[in-house]
Amino acid sequence: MKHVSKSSVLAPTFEPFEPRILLSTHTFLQSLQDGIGGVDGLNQAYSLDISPDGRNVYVAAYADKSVAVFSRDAASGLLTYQQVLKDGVGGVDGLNSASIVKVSPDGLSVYVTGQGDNAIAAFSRDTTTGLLTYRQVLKDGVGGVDGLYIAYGLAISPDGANVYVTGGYDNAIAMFSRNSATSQLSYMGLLRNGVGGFTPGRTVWPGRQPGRSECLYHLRQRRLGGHLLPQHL
Ligand SMILES: [Ca+2]
Ligand SMILES: [Ca+2]
Ligand SMILES: [Ca+2]
Repeated sequence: MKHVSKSSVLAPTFEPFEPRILLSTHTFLQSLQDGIGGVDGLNQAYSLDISPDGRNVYVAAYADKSVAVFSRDAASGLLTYQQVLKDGVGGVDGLNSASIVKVSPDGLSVYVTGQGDNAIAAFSRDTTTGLLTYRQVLKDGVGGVDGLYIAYGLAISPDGANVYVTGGYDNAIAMFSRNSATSQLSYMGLLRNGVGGFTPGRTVWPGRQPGRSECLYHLRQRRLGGHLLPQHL
């Protein structure tokens, strides 16, 4: 009987494990918590963005249904709580289950998606103080707007001319043009999964995890008008 050595059965061999000590150069600066020291708008804090001038941090909070404003000391990096705007308070709408917050590239506007409101809320930003003023809400199914059902993902084009939102339960991307002077948005239309030849996420690539689908398209912004067009990769 042919002898099978233990080493051949146990192949392949493994590199010896070399434990490493990771030394962090980060220094703890600060902790801000909802309900402590007058801070509000951080209950289930979901996302944040920093203004292009680095002077403010904005936080969207799911459970507080809010967007909170913090000023930032450029030298120390420390934040100071300034303001919170909440859904249903002072006429503000669109922040129910607030998820993603983004500051426009020109620093003049802040936008927040509200999953519970199926909406995007628009705010103008005071570039001196960083404080926000509520300007507008756009909701799925209201005034012809579509694609915002369970609104989540939010992106602003680098030129600041357009805002795009993913509506999870609409299987869609909603497209908006942006007025930088007023921070208000105008609905342009949507791309919906399976409609008009736009079918991302339908093809299973061979050799990949069963059932895992991948997007065969990427989106490009049309030079005029800001409409997104599906494009084969
Ligand atoms: Ca709170
Ligand atoms: Ca609301
Ligand atoms: Ca819809």
